[in-house]
Amino acid sequence: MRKTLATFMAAGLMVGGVAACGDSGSGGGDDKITLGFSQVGAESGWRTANTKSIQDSAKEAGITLKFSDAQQKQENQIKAIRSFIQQKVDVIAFSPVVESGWETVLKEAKDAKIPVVLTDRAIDSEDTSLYETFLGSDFVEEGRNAGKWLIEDSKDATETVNIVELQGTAGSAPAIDRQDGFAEVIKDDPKLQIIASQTGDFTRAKGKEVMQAFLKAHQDIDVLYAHNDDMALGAIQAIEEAGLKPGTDIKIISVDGVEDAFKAMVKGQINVVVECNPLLGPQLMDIVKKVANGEETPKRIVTEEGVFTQDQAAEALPNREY
Ligand code: GZL
Repeated sequence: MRKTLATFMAAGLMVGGVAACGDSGSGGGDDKITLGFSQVGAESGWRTANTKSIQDSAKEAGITLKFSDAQQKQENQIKAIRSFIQQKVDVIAFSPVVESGWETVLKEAKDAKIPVVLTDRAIDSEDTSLYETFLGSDFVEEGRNAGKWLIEDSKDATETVNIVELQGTAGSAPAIDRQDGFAEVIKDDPKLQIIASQTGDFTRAKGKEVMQAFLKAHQDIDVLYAHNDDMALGAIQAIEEAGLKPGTDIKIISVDGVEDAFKAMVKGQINVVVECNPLLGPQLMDIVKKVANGEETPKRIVTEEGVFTQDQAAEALPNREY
């Protein structure tokens, strides 16, 4: 259902304590698709790149975007989705900050006949009728790739390899799945032991704080597995402040592949980065157009991504898009 500009003026900005919201696009005339997008927050370099991709792609596609930043709070995402329903947007898309607790509000969207698209992170609901498509990475595979690198890198080790793990946001799909995928692979090698694992909430500040605690509690850390680059970059500060050499005294495995992580690899501070592609905007807008026009879309679309080791970083860095 398309809305006139007058409807949007009447609806005004979004309600419900949403931290940051606004429109982009040319104002929502009666023949344009209006997309309500609820974003997790602005917690990491990955998220910043993801937001830019969505906003730029909406403009490019001529889609009116109502964007809300939830500051990593599920209640803000639920409020934003309810606001989108009230405003009768054509499509709702969001990246669920955590996996559970979405059925009620998604049933409200379904009852209002507003199709929903999941991007980036998944929900754990069995009811797949609550969304049209989930577009995002395979986080379990990302965890497996991290584990496979460590199995190979440690194959000649004669002693136990002590691993500490910085988990992402508690309850989020990437944190749960990256932990599972890594554990699944390393369980086959008894030398590889996780001696501490705690959430750093995907931020640099928390990643540094938790790594400081790990360093206080353990004198013999060999490897850090960080669920995202921002926590790894925070941990690097803690490792250096402890008088140790990141990438040498403590090897670092990270996920995402933001520019600062590639720069850290060039400096020898991070040993391997498992890519997690945030540039979902173009694919999302294609899906939104199809869904708004009642066309079938695949229930699951997995994004393509690779693994970059330190020796590849310098060559890859100039071509990185985020
Ligand atoms: C993964 C995404 C995660 C990134 C983090 O797709 O949800 O959230 O790995 C970001 O950097 O905070």
